[in-house]
This record gives sequence, C-alpha cells and structure tokens, in this order.
Amino acid sequence: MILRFEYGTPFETYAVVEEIRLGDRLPYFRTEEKEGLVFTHFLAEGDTVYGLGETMRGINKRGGRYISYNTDDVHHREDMPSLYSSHNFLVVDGAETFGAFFDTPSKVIFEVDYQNSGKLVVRSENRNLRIYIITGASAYGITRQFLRIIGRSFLPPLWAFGFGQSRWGYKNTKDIEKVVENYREAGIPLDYVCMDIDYMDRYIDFTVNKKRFPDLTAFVTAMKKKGIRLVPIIDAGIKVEAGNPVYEEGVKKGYFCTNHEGAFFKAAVWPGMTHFPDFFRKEVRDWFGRQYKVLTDCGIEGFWNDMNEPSIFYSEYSKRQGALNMLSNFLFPSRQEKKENSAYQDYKNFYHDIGGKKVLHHEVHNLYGGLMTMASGEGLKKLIPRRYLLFSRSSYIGAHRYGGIWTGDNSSKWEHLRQNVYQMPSLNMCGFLYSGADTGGFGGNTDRELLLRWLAFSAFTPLMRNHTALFTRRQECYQFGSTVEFAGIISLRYRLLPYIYSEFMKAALRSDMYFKPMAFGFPGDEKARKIEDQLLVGECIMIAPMLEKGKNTRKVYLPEPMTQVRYDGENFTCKMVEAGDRTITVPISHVVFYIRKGKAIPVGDEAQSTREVDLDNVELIGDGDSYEQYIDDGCSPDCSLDYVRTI
Ligand code: MIG
Repeated sequence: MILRFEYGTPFETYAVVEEIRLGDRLPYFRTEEKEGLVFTHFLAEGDTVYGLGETMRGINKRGGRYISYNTDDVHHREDMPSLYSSHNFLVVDGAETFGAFFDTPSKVIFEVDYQNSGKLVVRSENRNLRIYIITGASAYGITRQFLRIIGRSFLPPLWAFGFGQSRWGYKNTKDIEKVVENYREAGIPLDYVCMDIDYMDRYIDFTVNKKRFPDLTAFVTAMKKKGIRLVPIIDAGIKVEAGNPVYEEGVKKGYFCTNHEGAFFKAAVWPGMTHFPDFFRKEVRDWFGRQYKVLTDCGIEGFWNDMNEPSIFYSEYSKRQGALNMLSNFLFPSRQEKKENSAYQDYKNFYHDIGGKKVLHHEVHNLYGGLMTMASGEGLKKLIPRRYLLFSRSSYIGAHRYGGIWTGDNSSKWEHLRQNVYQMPSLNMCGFLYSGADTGGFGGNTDRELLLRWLAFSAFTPLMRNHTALFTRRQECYQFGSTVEFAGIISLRYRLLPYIYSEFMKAALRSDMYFKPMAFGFPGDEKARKIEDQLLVGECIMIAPMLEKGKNTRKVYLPEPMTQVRYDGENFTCKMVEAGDRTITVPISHVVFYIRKGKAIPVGDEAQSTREVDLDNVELIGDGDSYEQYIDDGCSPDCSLDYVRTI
C-alpha cells in the first residue's frame, strides 16, 4: 500500500506519475520542526536500510550520513556525503519493513544509524515536501511498488548496450578514426565513441568545430558503415556571446536564470561566462530540446549531458571565492561539507521563474540536472524516429523516464570498482536502470589488471563505457600490451547481449529491477542478506566480480545450487555446483558467473558490433530448459511485453 503525506505547499518534482491517496498521519517517523523538518525512525538492531541511489559506502546504508545536494566533486571517497544526483528513496527492512520517498528538490540529509545512534534521521531543509510511504511484505516488493509509481524507465536502443570508448581529449576525426581502427584491428568489439567537449567550437553547446570536424554528417555516415555511432556531450550552460544563436534567442525570450537584480545570471564554466537555461519552465525545456537538431540532423542518435548540477567554476559574484574553493577542494577534499557555505554560495545567487514566481535556485537545486534530461529526452523523442541514447551526470528521480546516468568522475582505484558494484542495485531501486560507471576509472592512471577486472564487471552493466580524463594515461583497451584478454572479456558482453537486452527490457516494462542485491532474491537467507559483493543480474544470473588487486581467487556464497559458468574468452564451460561457500579461481582472462537453479539463459555468437548480433540465433545454457526472451528490432519506440516469447 502507498500513502502520500504533505507538508506545506510541496513543489512539483515530476517524480511520481500516479495519483496516490493522501494519508492523515505519517507512520514510522516522529516529526519535529527544527531548521526545517526532522523525521526520526528508531531502527532495530538487525534492520537493513536499502536505497538512496547514487551514494557512496555500500548496499546497506547503515552507519552513514548522506546529503542530497547535487555536487560536482572529483574526490569520490567512501565517506563522501554528496555526489551528482539526489535519489531520496529508501527501504527499511527488518523489525518494521517499509519504503519512504522524501520528495523535495531541496537539501535533505539522511543519517542512517549514524554514529551508532540507532536512528534513521531525515532532515529536510525545506518545510514543503511530500513523503510517500510504501508498505508491503518485502523490501523487494516495496521497491517494485515504488518503481510502478515513478513510471517506466527510459528504453535505449540495442546499440546502447554495446561497448563504448570515450576519452576527454579526443579532438578531431583523426583521433576518433584511430580509436576505431585500433579496436577493429585488435578484434575488440565496439559500438560507439563519445565525443567530449573538444568537438565543439570553443566549448559552445550545439556547435561543431569546423576545423576538427569539417563534415560531421559525412563522418557520422562513414562511422555508421563501420558499425560505430558517435555520442557527443552537451553541457548545461549557454555561452554568453553575441552571434551565438542559442544565447541570442534565449535572451530575447527570457529563457535563462536570473540574478538578484533580475538580469540573467552569469557563471563561468568551460566556454567562459554562460547563462543557465531555466529548465523549470516547459517552454524552455521544449526550446532546449529542439537545439539538439543541429546534431541529430547530422545523423547523431545519442548524447551525454554534463555539468548539470549545475557545475560552476566561478560566477559574477564569487569570482575570487570560486577559484579559492576549487583549489581548497583539490587540496583538502575532506572539507567538502564544511565548505558548503562558500563553495555552494552561488546556488543562492540565482533564481528560476516558476509559475510566475522567483524561486531561489538553492531551494530547488536537486532537480536542475533531471529537468535538463527531461528537456533533452522530450526533444530527442521528437527529433529521432527511433529510440535514442541519453545519459546524464546529474539527476533526480523522474529523470529515469528520459535517460540514464553515469556515476560521474570516479578514479582508477579498486575501491571505486567496488563502489560501482554497490551503486548499481541502489540506482535500480530509484528507477535508473540504464547506468554504469567510467570503466577503468576517470581520474588517475589505471593499469591492465584493474581495467580488465572492471570490464568483467561492466560487461553486466547496461551502460558499458571506458572513459578517462585529460592528462591520464591512454586507457583504450589496446594500450595495455596483449589485446586478446580484452577482446575475450568484451566478447562476453556481446555473447550475453540476448540476455542482457532482454532482461533490461523486461525489467523496465514490468517496473522491476535489473540489478538486485542478494537479499532481494533470497530474503530468508541470513547469509545472503549480508553479502554486498555479489549481485543478481536479471532473473537468472548471479555475479561475483573480482574486486581485489593481485588476487585470482575469491569466496562466493551460493544460497542454492547453481550452474557455474566459466567463460575463458571463447568458450562457456558449465558445471552444477552445490549450495554453500566456495572459493573460485578466476585468472585475469576469465569471467565466472552463475545461472540460478532451474533457469537457462540465451547466449549468441561473438560480434564486433551490435549490428552483427542476431538476437534470434541463440543457444540456451543452464539447467532450465526455456527462457522468456524479449526480442524486437532494437530501435523502434513501440516496446511492449508483447515482444516477450518463450524459447
Ligand atoms: O569539468 O567534459 O564528468 O566525464 O570528461 C570536467 C569534460 C567536465 C566532467 C565529466 C567528464 C568529462 C569532463 N567533464
């Protein structure tokens, strides 16, 4: 059952799409007014708390403090309170089991048994909010009810499930051609290459640098012939410059955020001074969505939206302060929270025009990136007759209906691979099924072993992209000596595509999760409940990724007998294994995963690009004898469960 509770005049966030009955007294929480509203729930000792989407730590959120306030910070330490997105849904599972969604675009702090308080304390800075309380028999069932009320996940095309290569620093057609050539030569599958900010003319949105890409349409066509799509980046800010048509039209129509004086707010990002589109207005979203036409007209079918927290280097107000903050952020990452008052000062320096009222950005901050995604998604739906690819850095629940997300600027650290594993099921709980991290790590220099192990995990994440930052070592899969192991691991992804695609589509169409914590699959199993480094992928697979440097073995817990599948880069070897604790040996060129009891999964042939994948031509492996396969042409927008058939 789901009930809605309202405080003050809640802000419309577009997160929930169903009409939910109003309850009269908030259950489970004690409510106090203290610098906003404070909700307290007493946790029992064995309670597990799931959810909160893109946050750090683990799958069980106990012991942590999390702040929903979208933040661009490259230091993803485990105790980091805020990342790029805010996903305020959690489930308490234990003595009392319920789900709660704190629906407000303002800052919310979650203290989950923080400092062993035994309490779940939720502090909403804003007194206007909606809370949805969901009850049900299990954490999984509650999550599925939540997924139903927030509406169906974004459905990407089949090619978006291929492998993508990206690097901040690819400058021109030659750079990209070289990447594609090297991949094809090494026989490593590849479906798309991302174009980072350097493809633009001086980082100006919706422009193409004519020197570097003299004929983008011809280039896109030539790449498509090789089975490669190009995926350009779009940033949130629009450059202030006479002659920039997007800027000029935005100014004329009053589409940008304003400052204290009522003039358009100026903030410096990559292109220099920019104005921020006021995505809170429908006409602004429609207008922004139409701008993608410049690129879709060239044959582009996918984008990534960046800097949409929005990220600000400095502004007309904080010029000095901003530079100092950036420096101190870099030098003293652990002071992130304490710096809030100065580093985030600019969020109190501009306004949105919402329903004719001036609203301070700070109060609706967490919704900005999500609304940019809504603008792009709705625009792309009109511009492209097929399904588009879109993933964003910043988001709020609701944006999952328009695009996916990537988890932002991680680094090349084993710890961040582990965080990637923990984040996936939590993001799925909040609707973001199409997600993934920068495989190999964005900041810092990766190494062969880390990248191979990371790829072996990302082979299961819907968004599978190798991305790295400017000034880091080359990170393409052919830069690490022998390429066979890379070709082998990535070929697993392509051979599993009939399963991965089908499970993703079924999960989205049934308001279900694609990645689940072990506890959701084996709720009665005390041991499974505590395991965070194994995940369920779709309805049939359990994975146990290799997360430690220099180690070829790991422990795996099997709650039931399963088929162990070992892929050596070429062949699948299956054997039944009994329930219980096992130690497996997984050389760097292998991937070991499990098929659940009584289940079978479809595997296909190797392919260099998704266009060679034949979803129809599959073989079943596992001890079951049938599989429910979602199958369609991979690009038509009319997806439905009618496309599920039993094979
Ligand atoms: O200030 O476009 O998270 O993926 O490569 C950095 C350059 C801006 C941040 C993104 C990252 C991207 C980078 N961007």
